[in-house]
Amino acid sequence: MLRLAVQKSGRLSDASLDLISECGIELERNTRKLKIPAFNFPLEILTCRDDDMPRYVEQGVVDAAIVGGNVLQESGGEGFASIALGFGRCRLSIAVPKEMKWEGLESLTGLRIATSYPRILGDFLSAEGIQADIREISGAVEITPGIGVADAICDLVSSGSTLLSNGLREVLPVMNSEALLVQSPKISSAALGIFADFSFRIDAVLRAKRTKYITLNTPNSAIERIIEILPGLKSPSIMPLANSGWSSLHTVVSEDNFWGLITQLRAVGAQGILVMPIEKVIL
Ligand code: PRT
Ligand code: ZN
Repeated sequence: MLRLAVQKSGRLSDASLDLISECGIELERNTRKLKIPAFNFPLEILTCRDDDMPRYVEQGVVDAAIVGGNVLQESGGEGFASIALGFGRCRLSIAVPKEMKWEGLESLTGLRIATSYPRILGDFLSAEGIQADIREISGAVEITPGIGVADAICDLVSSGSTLLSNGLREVLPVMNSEALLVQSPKISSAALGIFADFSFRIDAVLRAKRTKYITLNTPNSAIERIIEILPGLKSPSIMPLANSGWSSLHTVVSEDNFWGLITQLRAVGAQGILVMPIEKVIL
């Protein structure tokens, strides 16, 4: 049995369980249970607070966990083997009252900076040679400058609207974060075999999310140029069309610069371009 920690109720909970379901693993959803068994895979999910996960992973209470990179790094667990999952993206940033003059990092010297991430911020400031007074706060960090408890903050930002509505301005990103699948260094060899199968499935689902299947029609004279443009998994499949001098080309492309690619394909003569989602990519 593989024991996996997933956030009980928070920003990563649904996306974590959705990802597991997309791997073909059936779970009892909509339950408030502490332990959620899987029906068709040797997996047991333990739901807990994200702050407890790094300790559970380190001590081998669980074999693996899905946790934000920010939480892992704050606990000093950034050395554990992990896979980036592409959701829960945010950045840990320094923000100051919008009327404060900002002349770069030096402006932080001697200021009181409120944060729930004293370790990450402390490491960052000392690497930059800046002396500031770090005040650890467990929640609602964004209100501290307004109530006179701090001069600046270091907090997680995604859309930026929380900062804006508290009269703050983001001035410096300290780290980028996303959800990670983290493996315990204490995992048993039996659980490790299951983890390998589990992470293989996760990898296939993540690859599929990042790629699209495309088919297009092209005059034969443009095939070579199209192949040069397409960064497919291997070489594309090409089939002759009933219309002589034309072919249909099938391949897989990455989401990165997708629209740029389509523009280039059209420019060299591709027509009837169909784009389809992919469920899994097994290499
Ligand atoms: O109960 P538990 O301890 O498990 O949960 P929690 O309250 O500590 O964490 P939770 O559920 O809020 O967040 C879990 C993880 O989601 C974080 O550790 C990050 O890895 C990730 N994440 C992604 C975020 C955000 N985006 C985010 N925007 N976590 C928090 N925020 C908060 C931020 O602290 C600020 O208050 O959202 C606000 C800013 O959002 P914007 O959109 O206004 O910029
Ligand atoms: Zn937490």
